Amino acid sequence: MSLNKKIACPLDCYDTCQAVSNEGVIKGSKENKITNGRLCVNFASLLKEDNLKNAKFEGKDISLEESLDILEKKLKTTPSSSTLYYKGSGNLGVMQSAPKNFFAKHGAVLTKGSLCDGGGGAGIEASRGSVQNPPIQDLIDSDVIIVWGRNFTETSSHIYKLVKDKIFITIDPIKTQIAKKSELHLQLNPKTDYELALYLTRLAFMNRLDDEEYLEDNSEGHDWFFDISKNRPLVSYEATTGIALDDAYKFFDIIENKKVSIVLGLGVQKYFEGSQIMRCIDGFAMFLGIYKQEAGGVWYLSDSNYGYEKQFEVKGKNKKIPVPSVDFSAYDLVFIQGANPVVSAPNTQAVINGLKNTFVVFFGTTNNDTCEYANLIIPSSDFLSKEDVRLSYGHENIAISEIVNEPLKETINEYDLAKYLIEKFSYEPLMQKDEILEYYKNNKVEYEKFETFEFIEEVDIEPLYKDKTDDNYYLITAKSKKSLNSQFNSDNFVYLNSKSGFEDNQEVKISSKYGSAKFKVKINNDIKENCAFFYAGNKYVNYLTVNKEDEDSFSAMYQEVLIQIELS
Ligand SMILES: Nc1nc2c(c(=O)[nH]1)N[C@H]1C(S)=C(S)[C@@H](COP(=O)(O)OP(=O)(O)OC[C@H]3O[C@@H](n4cnc5c(=O)[nH]c(N)nc54)[C@H](O)[C@@H]3O)O[C@H]1N2
Ligand SMILES: Nc1nc2c(c(=O)[nH]1)N[C@H]1C(S)=C(S)[C@@H](COP(=O)(O)OP(=O)(O)OC[C@H]3O[C@@H](n4cnc5c(=O)[nH]c(N)nc54)[C@H](O)[C@@H]3O)O[C@H]1N2
Ligand code: SF4
Ligand SMILES: [Mo]
Repeated sequence: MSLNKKIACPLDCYDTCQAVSNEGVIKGSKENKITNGRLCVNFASLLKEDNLKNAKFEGKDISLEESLDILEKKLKTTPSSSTLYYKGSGNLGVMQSAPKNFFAKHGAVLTKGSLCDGGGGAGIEASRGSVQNPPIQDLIDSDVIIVWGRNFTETSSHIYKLVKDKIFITIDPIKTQIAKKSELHLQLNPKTDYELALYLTRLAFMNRLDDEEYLEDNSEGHDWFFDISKNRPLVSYEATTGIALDDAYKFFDIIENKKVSIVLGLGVQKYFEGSQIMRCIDGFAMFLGIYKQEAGGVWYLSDSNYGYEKQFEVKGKNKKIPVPSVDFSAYDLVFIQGANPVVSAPNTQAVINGLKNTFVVFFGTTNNDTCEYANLIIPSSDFLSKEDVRLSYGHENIAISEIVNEPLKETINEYDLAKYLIEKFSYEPLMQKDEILEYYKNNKVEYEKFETFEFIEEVDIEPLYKDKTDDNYYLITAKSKKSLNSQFNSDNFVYLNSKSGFEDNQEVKISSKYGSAKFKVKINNDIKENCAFFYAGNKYVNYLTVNKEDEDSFSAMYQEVLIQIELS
């Protein structure tokens, strides 16, 4: 039995918890300031997961050895230019990148962009040079926290607990848990965050809250940014954002003379111009002087690899295609690792059509929805039997995984699969596992504030409200407490405000320009009247979303859509 073995939670989540196992009992680490002795319901579900125990070929059980043989033959008989490597975020350990090293050396096609935070990240990078979060202590030391497009209590419950007694302001079309705890909830219309940021910038200027000297010394283009904000009268901003001037003033009353933080989430940037929207919000933060304070700051999904040398990187010339618009049928061989595109990728029908028309290898831990379309399934060893390190996009700490259980005999981990393939193809060997793990354990990346903040020079955003009528709705998806994207519990309801006229348990057909699907209604008045809400991981919601990339970062834009609802 193992004593005091470390386990990193591998799930895609801001908190990056550290667990410890003692004689088979797994608990949250008490020494880890963020985990603070607690794990969450998703971690409990992960421990109970019914993992794949053996390989399968065309639906029949085969041995692991046979599956690796089939994979090798298939790779050898398929041109590498017709082989696609597609990796999801089912496990965020650094060792997950080992197979990519093989596929890069093999000359396979890789993906670029993201299904997650890409647009917002591109915006922050354009203004500040990199996407790094300040140390978490700066959040703890702030007085007021503005939660902007983030489901703070649910998607980063441990970080929230560190600051739960602060004063909150929430900016979200949904009355989330954190909105209910907030001193002020600005329940804006979806995709109007850039307008709200400009509206608030204008008010900040009118109240002389900007520090001209600081802006002169540390940024470029703040006059220009202010001019953009002045282009429209306040009443026009009120009308489109749905935020009354009184509430906007309340915002300034609450933050006056306080140390302020902004905690940003995915919600603001699930649109075609996600990057521009983010730059407007970040510009407002700069204008307000948030970056000049001792404590406080702006948090988003930090680039967790920032400052590290990528240990599995291959400087190859692989072709890279945008991940949201991938057409699986354009390849003869598709290798899917740690992902469930049938539920999580945009435009489910296109994903299924693509998968049906190619040879699919699925390498993962569970029998998920994508397995139905896989010709070959290779079971990955579970997280308790893999050595790994997890970097965090929510804070600066890493988490470490030691081997707690022996891996199941018929499973293989990511590093070993990569090593096996590299040997079979006589490519240059991988670095030793220990060397890679030690590198991450021994290198800590320090936070560096930007040198010069570059304000956005021109805002060119097509609002969704232009095409909004009384008969259609904005589509909103957000994460659920009880699931991790498509893993664990799936909730397939559409949530609507009672003013929609629909009733609980009615069956409806929902359509968009891109597809349609059936849902059952749940009435919930936390949802804004003009919105239809679905949890991420809903098996049908992505039938409605568009499989094109945003304007700047090759990333998905799940909410760039309006939908119609009718009784079915
Ligand atoms: N329990 C749990 N935790 C998770 C996950 C999970 O599935 N379950 N997933 C993890 C992953 S992969 C990620 S990327 C993170 C994401 O976590 P978050 O950043 O919290 O992202 P979401 O939950 O997608 O959406 C956040 C909020 O944006 C709001 N929103 C939607 N549209 C708009 C808009 O136009 N403007 C504004 N201001 N708000 C809007 C939604 O109502 C929602 O409350 O969470 C991680 N943590
Ligand atoms: N409409 C809508 N769609 C969304 C979102 C949204 O907000 N709205 N959110 C998006 C976001 S933020 C994200 S990050 C993506 C997530 O999308 P994906 O990255 O596709 O994640 P999941 O759907 O959770 O699928 C993860 C799979 O990884 C596998 N897995 C788990 N652990 C391991 C392991 O150790 N090794 C291997 N090889 N496999 C493993 C499991 O089989 C699991 O089914 O979804 C996106 N999809
Ligand atoms: S809060 Fe996040 S990191 Fe922590 S145990 Fe739960 S899923 Fe894992
Ligand atoms: Mo994500």
